[in-house]
Amino acid sequence: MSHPHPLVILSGAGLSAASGIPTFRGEGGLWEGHDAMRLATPEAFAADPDLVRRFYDMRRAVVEAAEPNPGHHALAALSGALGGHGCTLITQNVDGLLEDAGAQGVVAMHGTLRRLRCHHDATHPHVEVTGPQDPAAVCTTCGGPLRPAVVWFGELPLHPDRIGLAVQAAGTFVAVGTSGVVYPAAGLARAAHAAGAHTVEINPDPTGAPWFDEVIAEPAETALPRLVDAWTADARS
Ligand code: BV8
Repeated sequence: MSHPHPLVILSGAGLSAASGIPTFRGEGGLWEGHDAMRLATPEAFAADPDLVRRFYDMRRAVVEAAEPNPGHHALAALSGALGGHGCTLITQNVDGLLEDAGAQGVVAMHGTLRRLRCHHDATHPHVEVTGPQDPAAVCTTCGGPLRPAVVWFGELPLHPDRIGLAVQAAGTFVAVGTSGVVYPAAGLARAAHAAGAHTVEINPDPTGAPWFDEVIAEPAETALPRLVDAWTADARS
C-alpha cells in the first residue's frame, strides 16, 4: 500500500502504553477512586486544586520513570529523516516521550505535564517542573496559582492553525494509539480523509471508524519501526 508524502502522524495514549504509561480508557482511567477524565478539568482544579495537583504529580512521577519505546524512536527517526515539510508529528499525549526520543517540532496539542502555567493567563511564562509541584509556587508575572500546562476538557487545544494546515495538505494521515473519543483530535482523521489523504489507523483494537482507508491492527511499538523503515527508504531513494 503506498503512503504518499507529506505524512501527518497523530498519536494518542496507546503510543506510550509500551513505556508503562496507563492509557486513559484502559486500567489507568481511575485514580484514588476518581475518574481521571473528571480530574482533567478547570472545574476540578477550582473545586480542589490540591487533589488535581497530586493527580498530576503522580502522573509526572510515572512519566519521569518511563523511557521512550521503539514506537517513539521510530517517529523521532521519521521526523529527522523527512523534516518538518515531509512529516508533521501531532500528539495528544502530555508525557514528552516523543521529545525524549529526539523527535523535532512535535505539535503537542494537549500541552505537557512537564511544565506549569499560570492559571489566570497561559501567555505568562511557563515553568519547567520535575517531581512534585511546589504547592507554594506562584506565577512570577501575576502571583496567580500555577497548574500543569496541559489542555483540560473544556479548554481549547493548542496549535489549531498548524494542525489545520498539516491536515489539509497531508498525503497520508496516520492515527496511532488513539481511541478516537476526544475531539477535536478525533475529527482530524476524518478531515484528512475528506481532503483527499490516504488515512491509516494503527491500533491493536481498531476503532472501526469508516474514514480509515487502511487499518493495521498491531501495537505501535512493532508497527511503527517497520512502517518508518519503508517511509524513510522512499526518502533515501
Ligand atoms: C474542546 C490533557 C471546546 C489532560 C486531554 C460530546 C461529544 C463530543 C465532544 C465533546 C462532548 N462533550 C464535550 C466534548 C469536548 C471534549 C471531548 O471530546 N470530550 C469527549 C470525552 C467526549 N473535548 C474537549 O473538551 C477539548 N476542548 O472541545 O474545547 C471549546 C470551545 C470553545 C471554548 C473553549 C473550549 C479538549 C480535549 C483535551 C482534553 N485533554 N489531555 C491530561 O492528559 O490530563 S485528552 C486525553 O484524552 C489525553 O490527552 C489522551 O491522549 C486523550 C485521548 O485519549 P487517547 O489518546 O485516544 O487514549 P485512550 O486511552 O482513549 O485510547 C488509547 C488507545 O490506544 C486505545 O484505542 C487502545 O486500543 C490503543 N492502544 C493500547 N495499547 C496500544 C494501543 N495502540 C497502539 N499500540 C499499543 N501498544
